[in-house]
Amino acid sequence: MSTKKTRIGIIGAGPAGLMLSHLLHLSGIDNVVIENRSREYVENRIRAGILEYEVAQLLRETGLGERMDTVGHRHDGTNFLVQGELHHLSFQDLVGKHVMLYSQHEVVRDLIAANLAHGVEIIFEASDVAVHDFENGSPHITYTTKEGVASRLDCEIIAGCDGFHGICRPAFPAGMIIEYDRTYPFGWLGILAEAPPSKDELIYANHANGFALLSMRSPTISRLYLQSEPDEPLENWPDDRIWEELAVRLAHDGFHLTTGKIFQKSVTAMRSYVAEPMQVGKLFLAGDAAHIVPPTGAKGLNSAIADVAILHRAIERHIKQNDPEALNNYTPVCLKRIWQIERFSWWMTSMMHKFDHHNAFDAKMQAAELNYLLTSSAGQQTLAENYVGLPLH
Ligand code: FAS
Ligand code: PHB
Repeated sequence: MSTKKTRIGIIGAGPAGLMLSHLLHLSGIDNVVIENRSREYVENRIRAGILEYEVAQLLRETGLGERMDTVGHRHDGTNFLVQGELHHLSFQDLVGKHVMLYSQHEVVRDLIAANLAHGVEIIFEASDVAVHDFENGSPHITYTTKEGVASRLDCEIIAGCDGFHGICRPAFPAGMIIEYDRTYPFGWLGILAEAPPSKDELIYANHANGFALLSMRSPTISRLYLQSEPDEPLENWPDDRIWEELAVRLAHDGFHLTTGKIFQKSVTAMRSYVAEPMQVGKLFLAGDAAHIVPPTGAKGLNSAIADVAILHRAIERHIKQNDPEALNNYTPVCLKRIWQIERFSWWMTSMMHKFDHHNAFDAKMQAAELNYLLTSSAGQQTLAENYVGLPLH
């Protein structure tokens, strides 16, 4: 058994794990990241696309803003299309902030490059990863390297940033975690297409046929989503049918949907999930390992980074000021923000999607609430405030 020693052992090289590693390095706190997939896989995993204002600021303040501000796009607003009527929401006018359109896998690439340049060790393709003794004072992680070497990493704290299907949350003592769970009776059929975006900002569409979202990745690549069955077989959606249905759901005056070659297609199920507590002994969960949101509010990636911003400061206080208070309060501090994120994501999902069990009255209520929020300055303010993101601390 080869043994290593560090201060913080991080499991998972997604946005949460890599950002925590980056922040700890900048504070001079040794850490090692253990990831079970290859570097190539994690750097090409297609997921989120919107960065909240404070998350973008944090990337800029920690030396990771350059590529985001050149390859990414600043969005000062967004659009809501309700039964064919387009409503523009100006984040700048309403809350003086913006969001960044910059792909999650680009953020991951920047973080990996920065961490490796700083000499932080990221162990890719580790298998049999397991956590031990995090309740009795000698926390350590065991794993097998890609070369097949059985290994052990001794550390003071373990950060479980291994996503929803990871090993850290299930390692909590049986019965300790309270789970809050809501699955939605639909999914998102998402595509990437070689088509210049048909609009300069996003369009969230509430339509009688179901939800649609127009997003983008670059001046030549569009990202679009359609509400579908949660387990929709992709063969039901040949490219032509996808473009036809997108054109129907996104139709409004003066709008033309530019189509192109679809090169990626996938269906994502929709779920709201929170696990409480997010810590036991010296094991701390962050990101999707502890909570999931439906992507309608564009909060998944952002709340993962918000968790580790809080965890980083708590670890720094513990190590540098020998003050464990912030670490002890990690769960309530994180959950205060997470329940606001869960509420906004559940609300956006409830307002913008078609529910088969809805009767005519429900549909009218949905439209009335959306029209109030999109036409009242107070309503627009609330929407903008939540969309650009709540303060990280
Ligand atoms: P991640 O899942 O990103 O990272 C966890 C890491 O841990 C992974 O690299 C994984 O390989 C690794 N890992 C897992 N088990 C391990 C083990 N046993 N040992 C070692 N490593 C292990 N959010 C949006 O805002 N907009 C979107 O459009 C959007 N689309 C999404 C599409 C999909 C298919 C999914 C699943 C999520 C999407 N999300 C979206 C949410 C997404 O952005 C997540 O919130 C974000 O990736 C969370 O980051 P992490 O917590 O770091 O978890
Ligand atoms: C995306 O660009 O992939 C995206 C944007 C906003 C969302 C979800 C996904 O709410």
